[in-house]
Amino acid sequence: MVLTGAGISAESGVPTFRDALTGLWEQFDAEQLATPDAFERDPSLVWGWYEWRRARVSAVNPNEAHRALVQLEAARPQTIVVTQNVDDLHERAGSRNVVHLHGSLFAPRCACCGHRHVLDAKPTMEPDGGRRIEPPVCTACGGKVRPGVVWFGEPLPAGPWSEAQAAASSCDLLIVVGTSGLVQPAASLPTIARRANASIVVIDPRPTAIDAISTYSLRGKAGQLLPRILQEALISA
Ligand code: BV8
Ligand code: ZN
Repeated sequence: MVLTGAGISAESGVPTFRDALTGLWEQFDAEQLATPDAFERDPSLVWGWYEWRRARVSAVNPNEAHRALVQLEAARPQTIVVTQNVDDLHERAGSRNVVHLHGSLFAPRCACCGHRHVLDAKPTMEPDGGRRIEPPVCTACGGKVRPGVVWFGEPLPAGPWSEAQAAASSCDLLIVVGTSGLVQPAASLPTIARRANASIVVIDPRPTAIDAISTYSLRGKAGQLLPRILQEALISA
């Protein structure tokens, strides 16, 4: 099992959640914007932020770390990638077994009836743009369309969450890449794996909250370390 966070997309040029926000949103913390009441209070500010992030993700590519996980899946088909990220870089790299705990930038839905809203392929904003955009109107009920992500204070989707818990309690190796391990309940997955006697390898240039229970904590960038350790592991296996 692999648990990934914003850090695995950092070398693709996608800022992590801990990076300061810029432009129109610089006076906010991501944690203030990624909430239901921020959207309630200022829907065009929040919808603009997510469209800007979607434009940015659409303008970059998966990196060496994403590709290393595709090779891991090819060599070990039972590999499951559980991600906290809302970008589509794992899928675009070729990973097939990806579980999104916090939703996706590419799956907006109606805040009223839940109808899945089809976004026009072309993002509504330039990557270096950054402005308010009125959220679209639901074609089924006329309600307001919202980003298809899990906001702070919202429960995780039941399916992905139980799939992630099942994987954590049955894996023999958990690789944790690019997550500060601060956001719950995702950050409790390593503890579940530990209880199931899995080995835990953390990859992060900085200390993380998972280090305390890791078997190994490798200090470095995902794009550099992940290809190397998987190369060694898969060759020697
Ligand atoms: C829930 C989608 C309950 C949105 C996200 C007190 C008050 C209020 C709430 C709480 C509280 N205490 C706990 C909570 C619960 C809260 C929470 O955990 N808060 C934290 C801040 C304390 N959790 C929730 O609210 C969750 N829901 O609890 O619901 C409930 C239950 C039932 C019924 C009703 C309600 C929902 C949490 C999900 C929030 N949504 N994302 C969006 O993206 O806009 S979370 C968001 O933040 C990301 O998805 C990500 O998961 C998280 C940021 O974490 P990371 O991914 O780790 O990113 P971060 O920037 O932190 O770290 C990056 C790491 O990468 C760093 O370590 C860095 O060193 C490393 N790195 C950098 N470069 C590289 C690298 N690593 C490798 N290579 C590199 N090159
Ligand atoms: Zn609707």
